[in-house]
Amino acid sequence: MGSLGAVLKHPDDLFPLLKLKRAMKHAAKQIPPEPHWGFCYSMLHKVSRSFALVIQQLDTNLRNAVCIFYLVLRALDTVEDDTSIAADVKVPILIAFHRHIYDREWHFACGEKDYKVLMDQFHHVSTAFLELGESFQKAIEDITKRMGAGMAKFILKEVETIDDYDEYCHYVAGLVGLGLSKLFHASGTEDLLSDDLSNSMGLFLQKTNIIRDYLEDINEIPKSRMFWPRQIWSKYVIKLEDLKYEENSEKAVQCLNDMVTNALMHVEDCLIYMAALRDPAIFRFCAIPQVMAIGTLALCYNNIEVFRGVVKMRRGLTAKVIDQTKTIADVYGAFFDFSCILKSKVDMNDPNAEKTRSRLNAIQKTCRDSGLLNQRKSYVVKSNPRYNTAFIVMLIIILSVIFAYLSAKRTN
Ligand code: D61
Ligand code: MG
Repeated sequence: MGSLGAVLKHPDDLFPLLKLKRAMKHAAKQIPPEPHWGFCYSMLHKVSRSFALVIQQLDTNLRNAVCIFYLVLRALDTVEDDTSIAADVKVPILIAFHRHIYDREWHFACGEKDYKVLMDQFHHVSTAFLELGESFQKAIEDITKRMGAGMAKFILKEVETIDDYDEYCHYVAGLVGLGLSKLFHASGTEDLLSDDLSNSMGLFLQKTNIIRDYLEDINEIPKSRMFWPRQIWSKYVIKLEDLKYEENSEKAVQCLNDMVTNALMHVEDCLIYMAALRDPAIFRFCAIPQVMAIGTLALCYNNIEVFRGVVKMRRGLTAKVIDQTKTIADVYGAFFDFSCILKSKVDMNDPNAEKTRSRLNAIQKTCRDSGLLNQRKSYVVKSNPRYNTAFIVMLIIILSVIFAYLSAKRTN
């Protein structure tokens, strides 16, 4: 759907969308003058618009550390993701990556498009890294070392069991959570949150990505990538790729719902983690991706389109989440609302219906028990009537201007 069509269908998306556009323009203008920092921030905008926007709100010192942390790991991930590099070349690079970040001369060409530029000009990232405070450097080095070793392990091994799945997600995303908690603590505004809770923050985001990206990963050229654990999909099909064929639609959706139910396990930890944050900017930085994740799961659940193409939240809803995620009350509200949507999609005949429903009830109970649910603005389920009225008023003004213009033209 074109953007005008989307806005007409969801008029209350309009203001958040305009606000988001403005915020993105503003963020893009705030590129530092030093060439290495300039490179890092413009790269961040290119490879991750969404993270760039939330990172932008952090305090300068922490922001620089998080930006470099992101780019170092994105570069490491570019090596991991490049399916054209042979395993015997890739594995040693992944394992030694944490040493390369101290070496301004090091570089390794791989990846495509913006990722290729990041790899080719990696010296800018190293230069910026070497300017960070020592506690930030040590935290980034430690996580890079552990993530590289974990990725190397899974280059040589498939994700078979649910334990393997949790272990892989720990390496590529849970560790980001551990590292961020360290950086938040080092910046002085937060307590050091537990490794378990930090890990869950990453697992919830990564599992959502893995679920949503099924088709993209299975169709990867020259070699497909498989992250869905055999222990789950083998209950439904013989080979993971069978899920994409139309004749297996029913099994595919059941398997998908099983995967979503598995991801929902982490939600309660994530809510505890977010409730423990004190700094409003750090809070938003953490909460926005989490709300997007539960929104994405609500969209993917019971949705055959996951096996046909890209399933993404509409831009307007993303803008709304960014605009309306400010406090823990907003987060409880959003998780409650998306759990409602999920619940309404659970089919009685789904083999995991009971399990899914009980997870959703537990999430909703946590949100209710916070005592903060009625403090929130109406969120995703109900639309905000203030925006609707404003939209109609604006539409009338625009139409009147066009009408006045056309009649003036006719009289001339
Ligand atoms: C609070 C706030 C943000 C958090 C968090 C807690 C805990 C964990 C994370 C962010 C990381 C979540 C990663 C989810 C997205 N997955 C990926 O990007 C996959 O690559 C994983 C390895 C590289 C991780 C790079 C990264 C990501 C987010 C960060 C960060 C570093 C540093 C600071 C802040 C956020 C995925 O990428 C390809 C794709 O999704 O298309 C993959 O290869 O599987
Ligand atoms: Mg990867």
